[in-house]
Amino acid sequence: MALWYDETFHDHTRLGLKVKETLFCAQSPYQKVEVIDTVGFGRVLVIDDVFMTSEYDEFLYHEMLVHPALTTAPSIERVLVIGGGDGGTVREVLRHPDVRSCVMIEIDQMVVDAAKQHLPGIGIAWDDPRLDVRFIDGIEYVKRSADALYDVILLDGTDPTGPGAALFDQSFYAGCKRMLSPRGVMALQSESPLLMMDLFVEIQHKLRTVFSEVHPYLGPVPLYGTGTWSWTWCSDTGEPLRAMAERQAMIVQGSKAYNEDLHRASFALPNYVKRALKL
Ligand code: SPD
Repeated sequence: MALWYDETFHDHTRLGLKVKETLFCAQSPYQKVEVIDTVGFGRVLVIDDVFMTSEYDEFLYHEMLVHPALTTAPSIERVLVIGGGDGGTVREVLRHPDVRSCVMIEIDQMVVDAAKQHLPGIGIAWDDPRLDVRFIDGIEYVKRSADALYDVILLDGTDPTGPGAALFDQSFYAGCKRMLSPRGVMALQSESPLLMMDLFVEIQHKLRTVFSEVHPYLGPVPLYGTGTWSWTWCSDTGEPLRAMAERQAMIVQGSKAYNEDLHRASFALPNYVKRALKL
């Protein structure tokens, strides 16, 4: 009989993946970490029973988290990634030759170890000399770090449950802003407006109390509930549509999803989102 792995979104909706085999399953001090091999989505990282990323569609998520910020920030020399233990986000960051250092703060070493062993196609930049991976709590790191350390900050956390929940607090966003250079840009995954409208709106409101410019953008990620996902571009200056053509030209050829048209189009919001945000 076929084995299926379901993620339950509500008590009435689930997404099921047909499983070939379980490659890794262990409890870390923070969460349950699994890697399963599936028929339709290839290998999938699962944390606390929630699908995190898959070989099949990870590029849709990671390219869109990274490149809108890295093509618009005035400087991208110093980049901070919080979360992102599968390695997909730092892989995309390090494709930009102007990035001189990328610090990745991940609370759970087990996620990185499992990804290195079982998802080697996603994290292909672990050996890049510009990358500095530290296994510490992102909340503590932000509390203790000096001001204006980074040009770009990317938040690549889980949903707001478990150890990743505090990454959605207003005080955490304010701490991140303090660590950004004055014209720096932060981008974060901001959940699905279709599946979790209340949460999506709450995140936007919190960000608006911290940053002058807060712009959500949307794209498809079939692995996540409803397939409609959002990220948010934040800064105190600048505009998310003013991308630098030279930086885009450098990465578009090697991207599976990101290009100049998609960058612009992803910031066009459907009416149900505009109305929810009173735009
Ligand atoms: N509902 C799952 C949301 C997961 C967002 N983060 C994924 C991490 C991929 N690097």
